[in-house]
Amino acid sequence: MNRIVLITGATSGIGLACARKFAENGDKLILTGRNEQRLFAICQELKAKGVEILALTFDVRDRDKAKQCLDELPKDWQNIDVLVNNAGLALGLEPEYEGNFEDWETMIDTNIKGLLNMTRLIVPNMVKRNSGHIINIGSVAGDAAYAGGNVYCATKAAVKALSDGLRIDVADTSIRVTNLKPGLVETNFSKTRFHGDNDRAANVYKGITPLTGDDIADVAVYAANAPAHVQIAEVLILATHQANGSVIVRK
Ligand code: NDP
Ligand code: 8X3
Repeated sequence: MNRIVLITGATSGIGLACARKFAENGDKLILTGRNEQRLFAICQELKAKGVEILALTFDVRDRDKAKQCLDELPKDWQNIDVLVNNAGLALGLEPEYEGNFEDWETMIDTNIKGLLNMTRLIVPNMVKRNSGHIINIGSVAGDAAYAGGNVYCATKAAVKALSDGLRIDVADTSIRVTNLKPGLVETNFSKTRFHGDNDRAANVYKGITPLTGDDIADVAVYAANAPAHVQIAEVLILATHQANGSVIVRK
């Protein structure tokens, strides 16, 4: 396709799977993340396959650094065609009245304000060119709260509202906005949520075949490749034995 696709949080899970799938699709990639070494290794892997690729190291919460990195892109890399707002995380599963203030700040700053930072920095150039696609990684968690999900669910409900709002704001342009809402995907997500308690994380995926990052990346590439007049506005992607955020049948 030879578009320029920028993916946030490309060092792991869904973001990494998107990097590999968009690369297979023939797109040029700008991979962003916090872990420079991981980014470097992924770039080496994809460069060896002939992919044109750049890496930018920044935290999506750091608006100034993100702006500086984007401003410094070489001229022929500045017209980003697809923005995949993927960087995000859940921290904790405590009742709302026992939640950790710091975890709340991190989730809100990353999942909401980080996504907004990237949107605000990249979409104006899309509007100027009357062309582009924003793919936000929301979640089934944004459809309805589940036990202990409180703040994380709220951030993903915000991703839905921000996707819907942006879609309205660019409706007079050729820009498309997609909100992908995965259910259980086995990545580092639960290890992060449980602060490195790997046994507790593994239990999340016990007795069910969870989705993989590739399953979500396939839908992202499908949405990006849809004909120009087709806007895949929202997709809920669940494992077969998951019905919603709360109903998971384990065998
Ligand atoms: P992973 O933990 O495997 O990947 C998360 C990625 O986001 C990592 O690359 C991580 O980088 C990056 N990231 C986190 N915080 C920041 C930050 N402040 N700045 C830049 N990058 C950051 O989890 P997933 O792949 O599962 O998560 C990706 C997205 O998918 C998230 O938005 C998540 O909410 C969403 N999602 C996940 C589901 C699941 O079940 N796994 C289901 C529904 C949605 P680092 O390694 O530096 O932390
Ligand atoms: C990640 C999916 O159900 O663990 O957003 O919140 S869930």
